[in-house]
Parts: sequence; C-alpha cells; structure tokens
Amino acid sequence: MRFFLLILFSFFAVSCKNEAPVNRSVVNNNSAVNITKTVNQPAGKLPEYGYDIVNTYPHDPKAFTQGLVFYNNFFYEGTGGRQSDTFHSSLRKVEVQSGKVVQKVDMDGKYFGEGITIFNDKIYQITWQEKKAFVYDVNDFKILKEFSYFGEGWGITHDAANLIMSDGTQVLRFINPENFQVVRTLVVTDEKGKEIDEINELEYVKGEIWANIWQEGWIARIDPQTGKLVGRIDLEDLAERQMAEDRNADVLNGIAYDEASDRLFVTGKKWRKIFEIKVKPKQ
Ligand SMILES: [Ca+2]
Repeated sequence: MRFFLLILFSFFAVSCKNEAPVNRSVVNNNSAVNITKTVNQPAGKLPEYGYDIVNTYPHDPKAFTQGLVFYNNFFYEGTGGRQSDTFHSSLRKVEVQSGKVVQKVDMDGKYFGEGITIFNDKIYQITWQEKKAFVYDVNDFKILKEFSYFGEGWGITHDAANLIMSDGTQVLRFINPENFQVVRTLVVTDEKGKEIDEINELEYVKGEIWANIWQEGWIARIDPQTGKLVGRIDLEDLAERQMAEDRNADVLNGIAYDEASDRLFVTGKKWRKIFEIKVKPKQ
C-alpha cells in the first residue's frame, strides 16, 4: 500500500511540475498529437541554432578583435589594446583568403579600440572607456571627424539609417551617424523578460541585430524594434576548441556579414582563424 501511495504521489508531483494549464485543456481535447507538440515546444521557447563551417580563413593571432566587418570583398577589423599590451589598438583592412593586412593605422596609445562599422563609405570606430568615436575615410583611413559620447563603447553596427552601439550594458543605442546624437535606445531581453547585459560586437543581419555577449559562446539574435531575443546561435564548441588549441586565444567576438553573397563570418579575440559558417536550426 505504501508503495502504491508513493507511486501515486510521484505521478501527481511530476504532473504538477510539468503541466501548465494550457496542457490540461489539450489533454481534455483528447488529442495525442497536440499533447506531443505542446510538450516538445513549450510556450515562449526560443529557436536555437547550430552551424556548419563552410570555409576557414587565416586570422592574425595578435589581433584582439573588437570589431569585424565585411565590405567590398575585404574584412575590416578594429582591434583593442593599450600601449603597454602586446597587442595594439588598430584599424585594419584584411585580405579574406590570405588574412594579410593590406592597410592599417595604429590608434594613439591612449585609446583602447572597440567596435567598427562602415556606413556611407565612412568607418566608425569607437573606444572602450575614452568616450571617443573616430570617423575615417574608408579608402585612405584618414580621420574625418571625432565624436564624444557618454558611457563605454563596446560594439557598433548600423541599419539603413542609424548606427547601433553597445556599451557593455543591456542597452543598445541608435545613433545619428551625422552628429552621433542618440535617436533611441533599446533594452535587450530574453524570452523570460530578463535583461541581457555585456552585449559586445554587433552585426546587422537580415533585419535583425546579431550580438556577441562578452565571455559567452553564443550569438544573440535581437529584434531591433522590441529588443527581444528571437533566437540563439550556439557556437560554444567552436569557441572552446579555439581556446583549447591556443592558450592565447580569447573569447568569441566578431561577426561580419556579406550581404551580397549571404555569407556569415565569425571569429574571436586572438583567434588564428575566421570561420565562414552557415547557421541552421539545432537538432
Ligand atoms: Ca560586426
């Protein structure tokens, strides 16, 4: 009898834990198909994506990648570092196939370079704690303008009208590229409404903002209107492999999108490779 009661109690406990009211109504409908569907796809569950590696390209293992862009068949990369570090803040143009740096400016040693983006033939590069953004001519890397802003600078990308910048918090700011004024802000939240902070390198991909999260092995896909997560791309094993193979390799950081050929590239700080990947629904 005691055994029977235990079984009965266990069954009741499990039922309570897993069964939301919506499931009960499904059960009442006597539809086995619907029950399976509800169990496998709980309400509010976000799509998870994996990846296939399509191509691998060399990457300067001294480049502490803070910004990565694909533009006119070249990578453009912003790197971070102080004068005292073994790696320096720079802006560089990189040949895709060879990884060769074909054009480069080192930043003044007092700046720690962060994200870059290219908009209307100008490169925007932000700095970590120096509250300074630099605007370069994309062709000769000459500085055209400087802007000041509040807070920190981490990642930057753009949509059709505005720059979009992260600052290490859960907030993304949309910025007028002409005067660097904040047009609007967006708080990034997950499917439970929890804020996601330490948003790092950014890329605007097919109407979504894709973002590295500092020290995380996944990319957040963010709705630019609501700030809500619309999916996660799991690159954990790729990041772990780079760090296991090279003790100098740091975290996943760097997303670039070739819109014309629909190609996506990812890398990390001081990684030896840039990976072209195809994102696919996770099995
Ligand atoms: Ca990027």
